[in-house]
Amino acid sequence: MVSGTLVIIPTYNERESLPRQIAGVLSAAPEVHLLVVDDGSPDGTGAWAEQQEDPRIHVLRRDSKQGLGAAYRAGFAWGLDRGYDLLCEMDADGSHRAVDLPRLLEAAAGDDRPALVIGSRWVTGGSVVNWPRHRHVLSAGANLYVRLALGIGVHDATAGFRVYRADALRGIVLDDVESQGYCFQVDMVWRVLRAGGVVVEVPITFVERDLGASKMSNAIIREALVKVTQWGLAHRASQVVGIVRRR
Ligand SMILES: Nc1nc2c(ncn2[C@@H]2O[C@H](COP(=O)(O)OP(=O)(O)O)[C@@H](O)[C@H]2O)c(=O)[nH]1
Ligand SMILES: [Mg+2]
Repeated sequence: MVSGTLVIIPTYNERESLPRQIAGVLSAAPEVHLLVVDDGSPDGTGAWAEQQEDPRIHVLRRDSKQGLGAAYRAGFAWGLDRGYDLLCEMDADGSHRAVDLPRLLEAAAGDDRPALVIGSRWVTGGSVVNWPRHRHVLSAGANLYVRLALGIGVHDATAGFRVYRADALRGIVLDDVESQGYCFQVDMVWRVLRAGGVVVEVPITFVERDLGASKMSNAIIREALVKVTQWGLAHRASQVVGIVRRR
């Protein structure tokens, strides 16, 4: 059994970005371990990661692209099996700055023992650099919709720069989390909150990638919209049932 921190980096065709991101993380937080979860990237990302001799770098290679949710489920299971205390999510493309990681880890170790710390773009002090206008509108709009539909106070529920406490993840049946794409992030926030976990948001500066290409797609947006709407309606329906029963 090991204790400590595992930073999970999902990759699909990130051969150009990944070396820089790994070097940044290990320089900002030399005590962490890294797990690259590669979905058979045709550009050789997984093969490159496996060639690294640093014992802090681990690799989980999967045959085909199965979406961000599936990659994180596999990464969490790998990390929980090996006894890490904190499990982080981080993108490969440099959007999540390694220099912000120590502040997230500090917040995770805070007195209120948050289940989840989110590196947030949409709280005071948070920002986004180099995003085209349509990405701004999409992210801000999606987060507003999530807050209203689910009635939660989290400002950046779609964010992918996070730290989970292992015990909080153990309280969630990961195999039940069906969300495939980026909707996985909202799904996990919603599950943590419903389990009574504390969620803390730490402001970060998100920098749009300068290498490689985004994997965001219309299918990913559609999945999130449909699922969040379903969860919101189910939640409201259960509230109404609760009110009627109390009468
Ligand atoms: N393993 C795996 N990683 C993925 C998949 N889709 C996206 N990623 C990774 O998730 C991170 C965020 O994706 P990105 O395309 O940058 O999304 P964006 O920042 O919203 O445009 C990057 O490290 C991607 O390589 C997938 O299907 N499988
Ligand atoms: Mg990105």
